[in-house]
Amino acid sequence: MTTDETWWKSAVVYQVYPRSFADSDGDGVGDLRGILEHLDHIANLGIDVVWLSPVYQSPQDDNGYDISDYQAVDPVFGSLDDLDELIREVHARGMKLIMDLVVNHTSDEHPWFTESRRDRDNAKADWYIWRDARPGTVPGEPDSEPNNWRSLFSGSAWQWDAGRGQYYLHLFSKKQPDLNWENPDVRSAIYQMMNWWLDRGIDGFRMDVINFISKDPALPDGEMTRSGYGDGMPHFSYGPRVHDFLAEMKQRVFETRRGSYLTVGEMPGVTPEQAREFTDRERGQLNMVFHFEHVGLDQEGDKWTLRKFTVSDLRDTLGRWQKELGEGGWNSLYWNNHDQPRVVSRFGNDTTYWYQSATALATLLHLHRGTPYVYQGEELGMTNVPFQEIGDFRDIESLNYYATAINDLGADSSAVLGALRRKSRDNARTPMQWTDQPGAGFSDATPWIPVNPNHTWLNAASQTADPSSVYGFYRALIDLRHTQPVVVDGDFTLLAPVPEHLYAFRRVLGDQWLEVYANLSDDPMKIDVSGHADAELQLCNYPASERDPVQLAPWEARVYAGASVRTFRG
Ligand code: TEU
Repeated sequence: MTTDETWWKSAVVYQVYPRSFADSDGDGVGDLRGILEHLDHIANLGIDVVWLSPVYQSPQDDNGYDISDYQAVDPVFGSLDDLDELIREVHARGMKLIMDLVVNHTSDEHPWFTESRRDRDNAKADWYIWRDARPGTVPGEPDSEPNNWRSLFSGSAWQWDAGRGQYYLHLFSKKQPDLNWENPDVRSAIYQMMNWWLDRGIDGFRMDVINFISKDPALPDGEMTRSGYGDGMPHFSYGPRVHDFLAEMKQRVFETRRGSYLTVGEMPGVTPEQAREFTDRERGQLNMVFHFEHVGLDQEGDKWTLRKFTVSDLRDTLGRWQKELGEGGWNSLYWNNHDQPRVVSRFGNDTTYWYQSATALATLLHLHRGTPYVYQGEELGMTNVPFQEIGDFRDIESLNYYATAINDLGADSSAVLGALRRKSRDNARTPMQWTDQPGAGFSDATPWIPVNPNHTWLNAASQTADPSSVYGFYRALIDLRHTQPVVVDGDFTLLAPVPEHLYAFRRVLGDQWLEVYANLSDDPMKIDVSGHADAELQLCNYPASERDPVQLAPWEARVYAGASVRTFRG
C-alpha cells in the first residue's frame, strides 16, 4: 500500500494481455503462470505498474471483456491462487498491479443477467437496460428496435429476448448486455466487488469505457451513418450522470481506504475539456483518462475508413491535450494497447527504418508530460501482422465488421481485408515474441492466433541484453523519467513553427530544461540546433559517427538537456 498521493505521476505502466503473453500449460492460450515466468522481463525494463487485462471468469466472446463472474479467475488463465501469487511477486519486485474493471456491461452468462432476463418482475429485472419494441412495429422483426443505435461491434445495439418479450441494450456484442447504472443496487454491487479486489492487494483499476455508464434516459435516435444505423455516441458517451456516478464510486470505494491507488478511465470520444474535469486535482474523480483523439487521426468517421495521417495533426492534437491538462489535470500517454494496431507500422516505417521509427516514436511519447503506458511487445518494436485471409482473424469486432460489410453493404472483400490488415485489433493480439523458435517461445502448442512470422528476427531473446536494441532504448527512456524530475513535472511547450515532419518540444522545470527533436519521415531534414553543445545530448537513436550537426537523419530523435552524454547504437 502506498500513501504518497501522486506516486502515479512518475510511474510507467506496462499492459499485459494475458491471452497473448505466455502459455505455461501448453493449451495455446496465455495464462497467469506464464506471466509469473516472465515478470523479470517487465521489471528489468524499469516498469512501475503492471496493468492486467481481464482474467475473470468469462465465456471469452470478447476475450474476457465479457465477464460472467467478477470474483473468479477463468480456468483458461489459472486460479485465484495463481493471481494472489502474481500480486505478491509483482509487489516483491517493487511494482504495483492494476486490474481491468469492466462494469459498463457484463456477460449475458453472468447470473445477474440470467435472472434479469427471466421475466419483468424478478429482483434484478431492472439491472440491465430493457425496452419494448418501437411503437407500431412487430417486436423481434427488423426495424422494431427501441432506437437506431449501432453497436460498436456492428449491427443494432439491441437484442430481442423472446422469453422476456423485450429488447436489451448492448453497446458491444450481444453477449455483453449494458448494466443499468441508474439502479442504486447495481452500483452498490459494483463498489462492493471493487473493494473486495482492493482488499486482496491490487493497486487500482483501468476502467473500461467508463464514460459510457450514464445514458440519456430518453435513449433518443442517433444521426444516421453509412452503416445503416444511428450514432448513439452523443447520447451515451458523456451522459448526464457520469460525474455523479464516478464521484459516488470515489467516495464509496477509494475514499474509504487509506492507500493511494491508480485509476485510469478509458473514455472513447472524451474531449480535453471533459478530461480536465474528470482528472482535476481537487474536484476530479480519476487520476487520468485514455482519450482517443490521436488514434483517430488516420480514420474518417469509423475506424475502417482510412484517412491520411499527418505529423501536423499529431502535433496539434497531442499539443492541445498537453496544454489543456497542463495545470490541474493529468494525461495518460499511449500509442498502443490491445485494441490498436502496432504504432511502428501505423505511424512509423516498419521496414527500412524499423529500429529508428520505433525508437523515435517512443522518445516522443515518453517525454511528454503524463503517465506513459507500454503495451506488451511495444518495447521490442513488434509490428502489424501480414494477415492473408479472413480465417486468420479472431477478433469479434473484425469478424462482425467483415460479415456485415460484405453481406449487408455489398462491400468488396479485398477492400475490407485491406482495412482489417491496417486496423484490426488482432494486430496487437498475436503472441508475444520471446524467441525465434516456431511458437515464438509463447507456447509449445498451436497458439490460439498464429504468431507473426517476423518473430525469427524480432524477439525478446535477441534484445533484452543489448543496450542498442529497441528494448534497451525503452529502458533508457524509462530511466530518464525516473532520474530527471523535468520529465515528470516540467511544463510543456511545442517548438513552432517547424517543418511538417518535425515534432519538437521543450520541457522546463526551474533551471532544468529538456528539448526533444524527432524527424518523423524517411527523408533527412535540416535543423538548427546550434544553440546546443554536444555535451547536452542525453539520448539519440543514431550513433555519434552518423550524427550530423545541422541535419536529422530519417526518423532520428534527439533529446538535449543539461546533463552528461548517453549514446545508443554508438
Ligand atoms: O474498448 C472500447 C472501445 O470503444 C474501443 O477501444 C473498441 O476496441 C472499439 O471497438 C475500437 O474500434 C474496450 C476494451 O478495451 C475492448 O477490448 C473491449 O472490446 C470493449 O471495451 C468492450 O468491453
